[in-house]
Amino acid sequence: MNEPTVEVHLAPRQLHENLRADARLGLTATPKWLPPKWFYDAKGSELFEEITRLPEYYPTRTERELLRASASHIAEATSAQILVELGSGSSEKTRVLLGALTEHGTLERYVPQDVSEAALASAVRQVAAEFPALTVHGIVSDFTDTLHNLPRGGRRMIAFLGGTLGNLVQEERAEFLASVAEVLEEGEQLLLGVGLVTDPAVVVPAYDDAAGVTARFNLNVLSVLNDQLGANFDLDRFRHVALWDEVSEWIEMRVEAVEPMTVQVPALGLEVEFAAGEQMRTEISAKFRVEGICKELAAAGFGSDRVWTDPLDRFALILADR
Ligand code: AVJ
Repeated sequence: MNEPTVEVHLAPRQLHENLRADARLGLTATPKWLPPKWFYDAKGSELFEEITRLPEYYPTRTERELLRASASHIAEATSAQILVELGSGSSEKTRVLLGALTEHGTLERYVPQDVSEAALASAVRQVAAEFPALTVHGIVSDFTDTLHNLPRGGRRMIAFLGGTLGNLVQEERAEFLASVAEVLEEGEQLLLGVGLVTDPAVVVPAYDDAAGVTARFNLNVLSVLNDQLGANFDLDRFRHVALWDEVSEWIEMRVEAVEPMTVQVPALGLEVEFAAGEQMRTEISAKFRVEGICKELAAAGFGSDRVWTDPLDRFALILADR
């Protein structure tokens, strides 16, 4: 077995600087907001894994089933030698794909990228143990940074699964997809997993589960600000809100102040006022229509796509050729 390796492209300092900049921007804006990437400290990554096992959270198990059903077709449709996975997290679902690609395909290397070093370190160990013929090399970074330092030395497929594209608003998606298209060479591919627009009676509970795990995940971003910026958010005085925006066709998560308060954020030299009932946006999770996402891919510079959807049309896997 090749020893798996992990490379940190993000100096801890840099991560901290990015958090400071994002927190300053979001906490002083009207309305307040925070980018979702700050959910994922060790605790947040753990809570997300717990979410993926909840009965209400259909995306992960739907995508896993879809990967199982389509992996051999994907393996036939690709001659990728290197699989780069952006936002790989635990790489749990990816193993289905790795199985098919190593069996029928040309795959030699797996390069998972994630912002959470803890999640990545355990993922590379497990994948390397399960697929001894693969070279496994993890990268701790922001995806934009990985795109500019993409591994070379073979035909590549970039996988971006889990519906994470939905965390970006349309302009951010356009920019992101265009830079993916730009770094790929002709004949290389993007494998995208996105949630589809479904009944709000199904989507909303997935983001507001009965056991309250998503609530803890959402409020955890305030703990991240407490730990990293010395803030004094009292998590008991905020509540979790998840709502379906039917115009934008996205789920929006917010934290709501249950009473007026002033929060100190010493690392920013800020005092942040919250009115009773004030809501701060912490995530959008956009759902797509197949036609719409294919248009976005074409506009970004991708050629033909192959699309697989689950029997209930809740999730799509799209293999887009560069
Ligand atoms: C991992 C970003 C795709 O948006 O569904 C889960 C994160 N947020 N529950 C999603 C999440 C609330 C998840 N992504």
